[in-house]
Parts: sequence; C-alpha cells; structure tokens
Amino acid sequence: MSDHDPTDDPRIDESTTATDEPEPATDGGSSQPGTSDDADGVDEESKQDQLEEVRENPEGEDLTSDHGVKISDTDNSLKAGERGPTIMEDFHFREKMTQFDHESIPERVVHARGTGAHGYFQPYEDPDLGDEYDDLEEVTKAKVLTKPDQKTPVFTRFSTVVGSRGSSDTVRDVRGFATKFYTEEGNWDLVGNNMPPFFIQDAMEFPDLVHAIKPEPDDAIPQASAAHDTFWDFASLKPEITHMIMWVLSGRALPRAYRMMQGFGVHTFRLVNDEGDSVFVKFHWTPKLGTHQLVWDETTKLWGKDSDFNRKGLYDVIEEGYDPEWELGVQLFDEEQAEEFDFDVLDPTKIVPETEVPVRPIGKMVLNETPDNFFAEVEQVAFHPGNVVPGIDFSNDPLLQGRLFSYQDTQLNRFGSANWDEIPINRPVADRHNNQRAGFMRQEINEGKASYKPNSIGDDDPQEVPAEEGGYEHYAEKVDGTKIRNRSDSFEDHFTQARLFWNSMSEPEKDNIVDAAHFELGNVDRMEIRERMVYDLFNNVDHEFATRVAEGIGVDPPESPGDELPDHDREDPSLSMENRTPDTIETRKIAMLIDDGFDDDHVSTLKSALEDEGARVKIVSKLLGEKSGTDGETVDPDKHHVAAASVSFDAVLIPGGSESVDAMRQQGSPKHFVAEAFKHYKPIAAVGEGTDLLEAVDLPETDIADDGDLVSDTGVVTCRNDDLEEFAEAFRDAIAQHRHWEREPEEVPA
Ligand code: HDE
Repeated sequence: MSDHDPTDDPRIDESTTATDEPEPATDGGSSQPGTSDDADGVDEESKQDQLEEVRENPEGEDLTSDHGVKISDTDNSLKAGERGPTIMEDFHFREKMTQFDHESIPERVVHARGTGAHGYFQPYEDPDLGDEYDDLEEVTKAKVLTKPDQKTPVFTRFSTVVGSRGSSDTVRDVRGFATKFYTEEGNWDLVGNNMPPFFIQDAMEFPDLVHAIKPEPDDAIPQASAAHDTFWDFASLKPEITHMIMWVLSGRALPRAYRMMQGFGVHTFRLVNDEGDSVFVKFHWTPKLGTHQLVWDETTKLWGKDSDFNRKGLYDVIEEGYDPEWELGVQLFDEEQAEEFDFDVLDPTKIVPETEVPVRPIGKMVLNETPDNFFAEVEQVAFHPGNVVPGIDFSNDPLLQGRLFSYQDTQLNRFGSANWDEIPINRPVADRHNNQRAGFMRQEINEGKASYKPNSIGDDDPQEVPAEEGGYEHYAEKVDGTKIRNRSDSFEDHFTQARLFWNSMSEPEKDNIVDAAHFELGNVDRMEIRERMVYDLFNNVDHEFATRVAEGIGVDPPESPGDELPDHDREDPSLSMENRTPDTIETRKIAMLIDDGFDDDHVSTLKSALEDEGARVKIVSKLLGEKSGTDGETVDPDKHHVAAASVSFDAVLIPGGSESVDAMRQQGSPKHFVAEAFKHYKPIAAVGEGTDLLEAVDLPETDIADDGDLVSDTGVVTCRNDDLEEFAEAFRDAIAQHRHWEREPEEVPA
C-alpha cells in the first residue's frame, strides 16, 4: 500500500475525496488535456495556459532517456573493448540515433519557409459599418468577431510560397498570412495571402500551377523563383493569371517586413447571423506600420547577407518589446450587390475594389510572443480553411471548395496521422468530445465504453447541439444544378482588374513592375513564351506597359493594343502602396555610422530623439569593441562592417566628430554603406563633419548643407549647424516616407 497522500497530488482538488461525486470538469480539468469546459469564453492567456502544460525546461535538470532513465555518458557508445565494435544492447545509442534519423517531417509542399508568433485578436467596441448595418451581430453570430471585451488567442504564420524550407526570405514571391484563432467556439483558421487575387480560378489547376513554378523537374533549378521557362510557359497559356501576375511583379512581392504587409482572405466568404441570414465578406488585414517594400537589388543582396531577414525581423521586434499590430477589416456585400459587379465574386482572380465596397475595420490583432520552439510551434502548426466557427461560412468559389479537401489531406501527409489536431499548437482551447478515439499517436485518453452514436450505455453522450445553442449549421443556400465540368462565363474577363491595378500604380511602382518583368522574362530561354506574355497578356493590360516590357527582353514591341484591352481608365487608390504610408517611424532600423572620436552630443541626442519616436538605432563601426567620443563618452557598437550591410537597415545617419569622420573617409565600407542606401532610395542624414562623408561619396544630383541652413533633398538630410532638434525632426519625416523614389540613383556605384 502506498503512503502517498492523494491530497499532495497537485492534480487532485483538495475539496474532492475518492468517495465524492465527481464535479463537472472545469478549465484544464476536462477529460481532454488542456481543453476548456468553460462555456463563458476564452481570454488572451487561454492558449498559453494550455501550452504551459506541455512545456519542458531542462534548466538544472538531469539528462535522461526518453523513458526517464538517467544517462551517465552521452558521448561514448557502448563497445566490445576500447577499440571494438558497438554493442546492440546500447539502448541509449539506439534511442538517440533513432530520434535523430526521424527528426524531419515532410516540408509543406507550398509555403515551406515561414515563421510565426502568438498574440491575440480583439473586436472593436462599436465598429463603423457604414449606413447598411448597425452592428456586426446583424451579420454574424461568430463570437470571436463580436465580443469586444474578449481577447481571443491567435497564432499567425507568415511564409513564402515557392522556396523550400531553407530558402531565402526576400525572394520575389507571394507571402502566406495564416492565422489560427483559438476561439471559444472552436478553431477558426483564416489562411490568406498578402495579395488579394490568386493565380487560378479552379482548384483543379493548382497542381499544374505549383509544378510549373517550383524548380524544374529535371535539374531542380531554380530555387524559390518564378524566373524560369516552365512558370512563364504556364502563365503565358493561362490568361486568367494576368491580374495576379501584375501583383507578383510589383513591390508587394518584396515585403519590407511581415509586420509591414497587408493580408487578405482572398476568397469571398459568408457571414451568417442568428436568423440564418447571410452576407458575403472579404477579409483584410491592414498593418498599423503601413505597407512597405524592399527594392529588387536590395533583396538579392539580402539573400547572401541576411537571408533570414523577414524571419529575424518578426522575432527581433517582438523580443525588443514592440508588438506588431494589424486591423481586421471586412468588405460586406449581399447577393444583389454581388450581381451588380462587373465580375463574379466567386472568381478568386478578382478583388472587390475598395472604390465599390469600403473596408470596415472591426478589430485588431497584436502579435506579442515568439515561439519557444520553432519545430513544435511554427513547423507543426497546421492550418485548414475548413476550420470555421458558427457565423462564418464558405462561398462556392471553386478554388476555396478545393482547398477544403486539400488542407486536411496535406496534414495527413505531413504528420502521418489524422490526430494532427492533438499536437499542442493545433489543439483548440474550446472543449471537445467526440467518438474519434484512435489512430497513430493518439494522446487523449477518452473514457467510457460507448464510442458510437446512438448509444444507451453512455446516455448517448456526447450530445449534438442545435444551431440555436451553438451547433455549427451550414448556410442553407439553395443549390440546384446539372453536373457540369466547365468554367462559368462569368469568370471569363481576365484583363479589367489587371488594368485597374496598372492604372492605380504610381510612376515608380510602374517602373518597378517593368523592371521585374525584364528580370523574370529575361530568364526565360524560349522566345515564344516571352512573346506570348507580351502579345497575349500584357498588351491586353496596357499597350505602353507591353511595349516597355518588350523592349527589355528582345521581343518586337506590339504595333497596336491587344484585341481584349479593356476600355477603361479606372483607378483604385487603395492598391498603391504609396497610399499606405502612415506617418510613423516605429520599428524602423537605423544605422548610425561612427568611429573613435565621434561627437558625443550628436550620438546621444539623436539616438534618443529617434528612439523616442519608436525607431531602433544601431551603432555600426569598423570593428566591435568600445569607441570613445570627443567628450570621453564611450559606446559599444552593435555591429561591425563585416557583419552589417546597409540592406539590413531602413536608414543611415552619420553624426559629426572630425576624427571619426576622417577615419571613415579612409575606409571603403562606410562610403559603400551610404552609396548603397542611396541606391535603394533610403533616408540618409549627416550632421556636422558627418556631411563630409556624404561629400566624399558624391551622391548624384543631391544638395548637401554648406555652412548655412538644414538641407533636405530627396530624403538626404544634412546640416552643419547645432540645431539637432530641427535636424532630427527632418530626418524623422524622411524616414516616415520610407523610400525616396524621386531620386535617380542609376549612376551610384554600389
Ligand atoms: Fe494553400 N496550401 N492552396 N493557398 N496555403 C497550403 O497546406 C492549396 C491557396 C496558403 O502557414 C498547403 O498545410 C490548394 C490560396 C497558406 O502552414 C496545401 C489551393 C491561398 C498556406 C495547400 C491553395 C492559400 C498554404 C501546403 C488551391 C490564399 C500556408 C501545406 C485550391 C487564400 C499555411 C499546408 C501555413 C498551404 C493547398 C490555394 C494560402 C498543399 C490545393 C488561394 C498561407 O494544402
């Protein structure tokens, strides 16, 4: 008999004895680990509390085997004699090696490379839904969207699409933006992208699209890039791709950071209210920091110098205490409105322009916690657009319909078991009970004899829940059709919105698109593919655009506009990233270049002025190790030139101090740093003797301050007087603009 006192066991409630009637389970005490029987909702910590149950921390602990046996030596295998063969009975060797041999799981067939973070979603108190609706309950019963006093925990994973798990972050590609909401009514996965249209209209085409864009099958080249024959061959034969191609050639495909990226649900979904009435909805995520891009030359350098740039960016800002935030917005429209549009809302290659239906912000998401373990959380998180909660439903978009099959199927392949939902990161916080109780790696211990329905042995539990009490009920859409395998005529216009996108771009954005087309199609060997792209697709978007592309890729420019060129000059300002630049410098990373003999006052005053505005200032010097200022202050540089390049920063600042600036003028790196930042349209500032370094770089067509007033010219801010406040203010404004496209940096040798 054990002398163990059951009340010592923390898992046992002291108020309960063995003879007491069992109390109904409450939070954490339900029959399934970590699930909640508390029907009153979730809070920001619900998911973290659940994860806490499975966290393991080796700090101060003994090394053991997987089965808890203490290990005395983990470096030497058991051998027959000092120099003899290894012995089979070495269970520690076998376990260690077997675990290692099985460490990897299949990477995602698309979206393999990514990163993620925890946070919460909170609806706004009284969202402005325009004249049509008074409040959100009118259109949806989803509690996650309608309870402003509740923070629902979320996990968001961002990703590139084409590259494999180890590929670079800054490739030209669509970005995935997938959020798992652990709601009180079960998990809702909003699995979107950072671009609102998609490449194709029907799920049947997806394997072809992916085969075309992935590395070519014979030589597995190129990695993480569309710039090769098979992709553009496919594209040139699929005019429906044109709209998405315009987005992919734009700066949207080169996001500055995940925290500076919009997200879109892409498909039209449905919201359903208590009465079972439905409206259509498009979901939008809008980053608080604005939507910003990198430039192409910068991205290619980042592949080598900082290839985890976006992954690191997300981790760094959260670890440094800044929690990135997005607003969730909805475009709401009913069936009648949908019929008025000149496109089909079920066609995923189309957007609903904001000029037609405004985006109404309804809540915010904050990401505030990095994962503890990349594999357990980021790699094992498994999304499925079929995870919806009451009040959110699907439309008949044929791409979405296909996804509802594919994601469950792909998780079976990745995890080898239908129990992938039991992995901690995927497990709902909401309570769950059903008769699915077996399969590979089953974790829960489901009690009771009856694992079927109907049953009398277990009182027929667990019970079905009527819709009015929270059971999921699909929207009762009337469907009556003949089986048919074809494409609806309403899906056939491929150029109207591609032209809308082109028309809405600023001139620098148009230049970026043309340059991108030159690179992408310049890597296509077959002339007939390049010609089809120009004549059959681009010439039906805009004749001048097609001509400019043709001129860079050896194709004869088309003589006249394409036969299908849409007859409109409409624009939608919301499509241009230049209209998505809020006046903030929060989280921007600024390099301050110094050497021994820097001006103390400049460094300390400017650093705190910029940090007060939320920027992150890093001191960069030739070598690491303490540097001294003119007044004896010392600083420890954050980075040295070997490890820091301008491409990793948003802006560069050169303080005064003649000794410091003279030293930098003798070095190549600081000059290259400035020239390269100029080439990438980044804000540059120099004060006092710091301006001499800019003179030494000889920036083309740029005014630099002489002895007089502050000069701010195309994002280059210089001053030789002592008004640091005015200088910091002007630099701050230049940083808020993000990039200074009005520059002409072609001649810069960087
Ligand atoms: Fe996906 N997609 N997809 N996709 N997708 C996957 O699921 C698929 C589509 C998206 O961070 C896979 O778990 C099909 C549109 C994101 O884990 C796979 C079709 C949109 C992620 C799959 C589409 C997306 C995926 C691969 C056309 C934007 C990463 C691994 C019918 C709305 C989620 C996985 C994460 C991942 C299939 C089209 C977004 C194979 C068949 C449209 C963000 O199931």
